[in-house]
This record gives sequence, structure tokens and C-alpha cells, in this order.
Amino acid sequence: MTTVAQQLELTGMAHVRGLLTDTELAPIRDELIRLHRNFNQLPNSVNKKSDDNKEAEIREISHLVKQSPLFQKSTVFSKCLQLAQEIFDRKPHYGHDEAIFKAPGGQPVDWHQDQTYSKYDKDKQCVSVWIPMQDTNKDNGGMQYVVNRKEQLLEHNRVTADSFMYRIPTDLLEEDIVTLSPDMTIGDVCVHTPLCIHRSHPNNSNQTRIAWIIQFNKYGKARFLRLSNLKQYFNG
Ligand SMILES: O=C(O)CCC(=O)C(=O)O
Repeated sequence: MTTVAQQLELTGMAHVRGLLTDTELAPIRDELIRLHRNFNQLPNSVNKKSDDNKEAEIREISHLVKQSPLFQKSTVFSKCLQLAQEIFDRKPHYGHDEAIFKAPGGQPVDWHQDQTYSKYDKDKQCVSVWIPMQDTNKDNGGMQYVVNRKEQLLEHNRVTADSFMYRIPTDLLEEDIVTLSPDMTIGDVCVHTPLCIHRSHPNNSNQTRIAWIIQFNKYGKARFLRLSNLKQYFNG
């Protein structure tokens, strides 16, 4: 049987079925729904981004683990940490986390590689665990992964000048890409690497699609630093 680590090595992503139970997810889901309902009133201490209240916008709230023990002490968090431990074969470090809310009618999140959001050199040292709060698929904003390309960081542009999201220009994506849109049942998670090209489908359902995404890394921040990023701190 292929392990999750082997699957990541092969395709850059892995669909892990039945990792979590609905009971374990329920308190996380309830809190995310509550935060989303109060999105515009959330205090400045909460890290949030949106497409500026466009219709059917995509919203993000990050650093939930740092905000509240409800997230940090949850079984969902500890099971995902355990999964990352199995993948790395050593105790992982928490990197960051965010929840993404895609309203009914919400547009796709465009093709991108997570590596582009970070100045750190992370490939093969990080994994992101995508945890949906409901069944997800290609019809309600579920994920889509390119499973036959994974070794190269492609050029990205901002989706629009003022957007918080980046995308790969379509002409840089080869026509022969092979993609997978997992049909995920509640309790399933998908894991992907920083170079895995992925996006999410439009949300054609009448329910907001909610996912919590946690990134774990193998060594902690210090080991990600590129020499080129450090040069600015030295004279000459
Ligand atoms: O949840 C989504 O719609 C997109 C998530 C994503 O692209 C990511 O986790 O990098």
C-alpha cells in the first residue's frame, strides 16, 4: 500500500479518507461559521482578508491557532499534526493556518503554488492539510490539483492589482496537465506540497464552502531561510 509520503512524492498531493469524524469537526465548524457571520465586525487583532465585499467574495481568516485554544487544542489539529509527523517521520512544527470561505456563486481560486506566497525555501519541507467543513467536490468549491507536474516554481501574478491572491498565467500551464478534483466526504482531508499546482472550483451550491487549512513544516522557520534573503542583514 502506498503511504501518504510516497503519494506526495509521486503527485504532490494525497487524498486521505476518513481521518476525522463529524463530531471532531463540529466545534471547529461552528466557530468558523460564527467568525464568518461577524466578519465585518471582527477586531483588528484578527487577521482577515477579503475581496472587499464584492458579491460572492472569497474571504480568509488566518492564524486561528494563535487566536484561540479551540483550534490549537482541537482533536482536528492534533490528528493533522500526527499525519504530518507520519509524512515527515519526525515531529513537525506548526507553520500557519487559515480558513477560506467561498460564498455561493464564489469564483475559483486560480491556479497557484503555495511556495509563491513565501520567501522561505520550503519544498519537501512543508505540507498543507486542507480540511473541508462539509462534503466538497467540483460543484461546490472543492479543490483541483495538477498531479503530473511538481518540481518547478512557476511565475505568478496578482489576480488583480489590489487582490490578496496570486495566479499562474494560463499560458504557463501546459496543455497536457493531468488534474484531479477529489470528491471529499466530511472527515476526509487533502494534503499538498508547496510546489503542487492547485486551485479551487467555483461554488455553484447555495451554501458557503468553508475549509480550514493548516501548514506544517519539518524543521521550523530557521531552516527555511535562503542565503539570498539573509544578505540584506549584512554590510557589503
Ligand atoms: O480553499 C480554497 O478555496 C483554496 C485553498 C488553497 O488554494 C490553498 O490551500 O492553497
